[in-house]
Amino acid sequence: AIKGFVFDLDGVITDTSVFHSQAWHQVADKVGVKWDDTLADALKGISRMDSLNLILAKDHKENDFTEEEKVALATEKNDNYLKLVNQMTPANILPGIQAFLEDLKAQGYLLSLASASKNSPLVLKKLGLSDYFTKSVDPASLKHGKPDPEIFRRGAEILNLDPAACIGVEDAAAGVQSINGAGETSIGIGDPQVLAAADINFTDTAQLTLANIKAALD
Ligand code: B16
Ligand code: MG
Repeated sequence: AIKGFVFDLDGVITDTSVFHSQAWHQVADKVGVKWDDTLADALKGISRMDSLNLILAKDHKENDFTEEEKVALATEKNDNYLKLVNQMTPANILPGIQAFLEDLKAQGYLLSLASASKNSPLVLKKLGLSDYFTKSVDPASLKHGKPDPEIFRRGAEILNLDPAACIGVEDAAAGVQSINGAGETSIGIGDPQVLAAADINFTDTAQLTLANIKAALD
């Protein structure tokens, strides 16, 4: 039986991906890499440094910068991002999420966060959701990012649960792959074609209810 839920943050609980994109777009302009939606999508769930390397590789610029210059560019992106995050409020919680979290808590499910973002504690605080997520995987402690299963495996471990007793919730293909690899049941939120590997697919967070999940698992 399912006893816990392991949540991704960006794209599931709130739409910080828009802010990540805006912040990276500025850096891409600066280094002369042309920004497009495919690039923005590819960065979802990917760590900060891996994101920078993907952006630079798009126009074969990955060897044009020293490690120090790369760190400076990543820091600049994060400064851009923090300016946007600091304007967030509970109004930035995606539809249905607060009610779903409340329902999960009331029904006694355990919750953890499996976000690649080092800024997730701040984001949760701005949203007023910190109390729901007393257990979070520290992304700085991971050897491998999504799509590696490590982050979702740890998400179950910090709840003292077997992965088979957990449902992972993700919006990114790399994240769904991580959930599946960890041996959890995967829910993909978004385009069913992009998230074809998910056990359950909902196009929108508003569909994320225990009743819909139970119906889908039957
Ligand atoms: P930071 P998630 C991910 O969050 C974002 O989707 C991804 O775009 C970002 O680069 C990554 O966090 C790292 O974020 O720079 O704040 O540490 O989807 O895993 O919640
Ligand atoms: Mg995400």
